[in-house]
Amino acid sequence: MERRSFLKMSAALSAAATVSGCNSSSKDIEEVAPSKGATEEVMNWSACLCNCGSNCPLKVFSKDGKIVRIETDDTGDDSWGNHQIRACARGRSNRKRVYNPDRLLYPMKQMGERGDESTFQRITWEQAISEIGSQLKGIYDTYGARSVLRHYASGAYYDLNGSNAWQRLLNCMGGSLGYYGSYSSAQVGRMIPLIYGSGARSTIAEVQHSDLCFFIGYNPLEMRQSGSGEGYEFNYYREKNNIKTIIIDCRYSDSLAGKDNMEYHACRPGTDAAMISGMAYHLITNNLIDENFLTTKCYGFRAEDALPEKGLEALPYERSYEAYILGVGELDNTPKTPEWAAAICGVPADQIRQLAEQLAAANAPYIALGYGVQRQANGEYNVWAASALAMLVGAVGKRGTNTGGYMPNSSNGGISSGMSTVVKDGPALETAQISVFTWPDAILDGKNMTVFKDGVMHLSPEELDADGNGRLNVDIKAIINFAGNTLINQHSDCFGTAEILKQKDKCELIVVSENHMTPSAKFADYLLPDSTWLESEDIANGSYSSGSMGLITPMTTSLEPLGDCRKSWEVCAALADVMGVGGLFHGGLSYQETLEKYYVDVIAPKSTELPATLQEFQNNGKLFKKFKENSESECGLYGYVQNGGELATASGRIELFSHAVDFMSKHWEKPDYVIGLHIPPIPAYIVTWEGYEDPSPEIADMKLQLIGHHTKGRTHSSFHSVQWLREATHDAVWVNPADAKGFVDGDYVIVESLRGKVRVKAHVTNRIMPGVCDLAQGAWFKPENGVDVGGCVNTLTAYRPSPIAKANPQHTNRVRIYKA
Ligand SMILES: Nc1nc2c(c(=O)[nH]1)N[C@H]1C(S)=C(S)[C@@H](COP(=O)(O)OP(=O)(O)OC[C@H]3O[C@@H](n4cnc5c(=O)[nH]c(N)nc54)[C@H](O)[C@@H]3O)O[C@H]1N2
Ligand SMILES: Nc1nc2c(c(=O)[nH]1)N[C@H]1C(S)=C(S)[C@@H](COP(=O)(O)OP(=O)(O)OC[C@H]3O[C@@H](n4cnc5c(=O)[nH]c(N)nc54)[C@H](O)[C@@H]3O)O[C@H]1N2
Ligand SMILES: [Mo]
Repeated sequence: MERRSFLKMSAALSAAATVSGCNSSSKDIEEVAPSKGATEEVMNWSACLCNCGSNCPLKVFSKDGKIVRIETDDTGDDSWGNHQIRACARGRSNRKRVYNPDRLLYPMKQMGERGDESTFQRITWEQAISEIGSQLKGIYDTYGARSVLRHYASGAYYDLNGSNAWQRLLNCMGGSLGYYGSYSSAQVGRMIPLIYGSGARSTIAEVQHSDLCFFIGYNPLEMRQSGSGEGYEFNYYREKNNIKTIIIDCRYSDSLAGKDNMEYHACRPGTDAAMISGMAYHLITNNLIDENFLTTKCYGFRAEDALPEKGLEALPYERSYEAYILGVGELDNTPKTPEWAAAICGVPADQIRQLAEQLAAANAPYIALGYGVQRQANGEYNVWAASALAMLVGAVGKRGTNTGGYMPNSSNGGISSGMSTVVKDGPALETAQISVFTWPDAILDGKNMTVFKDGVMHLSPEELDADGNGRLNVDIKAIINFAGNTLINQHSDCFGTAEILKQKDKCELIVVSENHMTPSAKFADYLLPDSTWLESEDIANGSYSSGSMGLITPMTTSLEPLGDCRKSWEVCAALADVMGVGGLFHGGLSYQETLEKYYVDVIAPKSTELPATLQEFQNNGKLFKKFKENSESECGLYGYVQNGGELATASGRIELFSHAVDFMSKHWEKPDYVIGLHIPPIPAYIVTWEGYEDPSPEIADMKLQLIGHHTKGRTHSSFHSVQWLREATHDAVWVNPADAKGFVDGDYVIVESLRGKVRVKAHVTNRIMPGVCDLAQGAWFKPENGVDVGGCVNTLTAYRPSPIAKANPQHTNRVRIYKA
C-alpha cells in the first residue's frame, strides 16, 4: 500500500493538526481519515493484537477509506472444534480505538522537560529519522550495545511489523541489553525451571481428564476472554464434564460468578504459601500424601543421601520440606498447622483441612496458579508452594493434572508463529541480561549492578569471578519503547520512575512509538506515531493462549494510516539506512516483499492446507483455523512421571529442596527492604514488606492490602482511552463494607501508600475480602497537584524487586483509604 507524502498530508489535514500532534477535540476523528477508493462497503480481515493471549480476528467493514463497523469471526458451524473465535468487548471497540481523539498523528520532538505534553513540537519524519539515527548510532559507538534497551512492551502482537522490526534493527547494530522474564510471569518463569528443570505445565485442554480443578488466583473467564481462549475452553470442559472447581482468591472473580459446582475461599494476598503449608501439615500428619511419588520423583521431601555424581552433598532431615512443615526444621520451630495458617491467610482452619481432604480424594487434581499470585513480594515462593501441593498428592505427570505452580498454556492448534529477529550474516549479539523489572537501576547505576545483588545474567566468562559474581559495567543510555506503557504506567512507583526518566544526563535518548498519548509517551524525546493494527498488513497468529484452536489471519486493510502515521517496519528500515545497516536490515526489499517472503519461508510450511503465496492467502479471504485434539504430550512432565528418566534439575528430580536456591541464599545480597526469610531453599511461607504481617511503624495506619487485578475493560493500559469501555466497566477501588469507614459506595476517595496518592471512586462490595482492596491495573497516571487523579494503581506500588527473579511485586502493597 502506498503511503501518502508528508506534504500532501499536511495540506489535507492542516485543520486537524495541533501543536501536540494529536487531536485536541474530544470527538472521534473519523473526519481526518482520508477518503479513498471504494465507495462500496468492503470487508478486510484484521486482528486485535493486544496482549490478552488471543489475537482475535476482526472483520473490518469500511467505505471511502473509513471503518464503518466491526464484526467478529462467524466462520465455521460453531460446534466445538469448529467454533467461532468471537472477540470480546475490547476487540469489538477497535473502531473507537482507531478514531480515538488522543490518536497520535505526527512525529514529535520534546523541546522541554520529559513528561510535559505541552512542549512537544511537531517535526517531519525526515528530521525524526535523521536525528534518532545519528543519536542512536552515536550511543552504540560511545557506550556499546549493552547501553541500549528495547524496553519490555506488549502492546502489539504482530508477526513481522512492530517489536520484531525494532529488535531486528538493534540486532543489525550488535543487539541490545537483554532482559529475562516479563511483567506477566517473571517469578514463575524463573522458578519453574529451578523446580522442574524446564517450563513444565499442561495445556488447558488437559482439564477434560480432571475430576477437580484447584485454582489459586487463576481467573480464566476475565483474563482469557476470547471466543477461542483458555477461558472459553476451560468453561466448555467444566460444564460438559461437570468438573468440581475450587478457586482461592482474595476477590470473588467472574470465573466464579453464577456458576454451579464451584467453591470459593478467600485468601489474603501474598499468603497462599501459608495456606498451602497448612494443607501440607494436614496431608502429612493424616497420611494423605503420595509417598511413592515424593520419594521416587521428588527431591528434598525428607533427608537425601549424597549424590556425588551430581556434586550434591547429603541433605539432612532438618533442611527438608517435611521438617519445615512439622516445625522441626532449620528455618523455625513452628508446626505449620491449619490453625497457624488460618491466622495468616484468613481461610478458616477447618476449611484448610477440608481443602486438603478434597485434594487427596481427587483422582486427577488440576492445580493451577494465576500470575497475580506470583506478582507479589514473595511471588517465587507462592509458585514453589503451589508446586509442592501438586507433589504432595502426586498430581503431576498424570492425565488431567497440571504442575501446580504454573498457569495452563495452549496448544494453539499445534501451529506457532512469530518472526525471528535473527539477522543473517549480522554481527555477534550482546548477551548480558537484566531482569525485566530492574531497568531503572540500570539507568541510574547499571555499572554497579551485579549477579548477586541484582540477578544480572549472561555476562561473558571473563567478567565473572570464581563464585560466578560479576558486574554489568554499563548504564542504559538509550531506550526504544515500542507499544508499551511500562516506562511509567505499567511499571511500579509512577512518581518515582518519572523522576528517574527526567534526568537527561542519565538515559540520553528515549524513543517512543505509539498510537495514543499515553503517560509513557509523554516521556519520549521523539514520539513516533504508528499505524494501528487495522491500518496494517501483516500475518497474525493466534497468540499464546488461544486454547486448542490455532489461527493464522491474513491481515489486510483498505485504510490509509491516519495523519502521518507510519508502520514500524518502514521506520526501522529508514533508521537502518541512516545508521549504515540498511542492507542488513532490509536487503533492498520493501515491506510488502519482505512480508511475501516471510509468508513463503515461515507461514506456508506450517500446513499443506495453506496456499503457497501470500497473495493467494489474502485473496482467499479466509482465516486459517486448525483445532488440535488433546494428547498426552499436553500433560506437563507426563514422560518423566510415566516413563522415567531424569529432569534437568540439580538432583535430576522435581525439587522440594533446591541446592541452586541454597547457593543464592548463601551468596546473594539481601536488600534492605526484606523483613522475613531471604531466599530459603524450600517452598516456605515468607513474611514480606507491606504484606499482611508487616509490623513496620511507617505503615501502621495503612492496614489494607491492595492488589490490582486485570479488568475486562482494558488490556493493561491499552483501550483505557476508549470511552465505550470506560462506560461498560467502571473504574473504582473495591473495598469490603467492613473497611468502608467514612465513605460510601460511589464516593471519591484517596488511596494512599508510601509512594503516593490516587483519587478514585470507591466501590463498596462483598466481592473483595475484608482487609483487602483492589484497584484494577491499567488506568492512566494523571498527576494533578501531587495526586494521581487518573487512578493508576502503579502510583501506589513499589519498585522493590522480588528475591530471586528480581521481578515486579505489584500486588504487594499496604494502603489507607479515606474520603477525598
Ligand atoms: N481482560 C483482561 N485480560 C487480560 C489482561 C488484561 O489486562 N485484561 N492482561 C493479560 C496479561 S498480559 C496477563 S499476564 C494475564 C494476567 O493474569 P493474572 O496475572 O492471573 O491476572 P491478575 O488479575 O493479576 O490476577 C488473577 C487473580 O489473582 C487474584 N490474586 C491477586 N493476588 C493474589 C494472591 O496473592 N493470592 C490469590 N489466591 N489470589 C490473588 C486477583 O484477585 C485476580 O482475580 O491476563 C491477560 N488477560
Ligand atoms: N500494578 C500492576 N502493574 C502491572 C500489572 C499488574 O498486574 N499490576 N501487570 C503487568 C503485566 S502482566 C503486563 S504484561 C504489563 C503490560 O504493560 P505494557 O506492555 O506496557 O502493556 P499496555 O499497558 O497494554 O501498553 C501497550 C501500549 O502499546 C500501545 N500500542 C498498541 N498497539 C500498538 C501498535 O500497533 N503500535 C504502537 N506503536 N503502539 C501500540 C498501546 O496504545 C499501549 O499504550 O503491565 C504490568 N503492570
Ligand atoms: Mo502480562
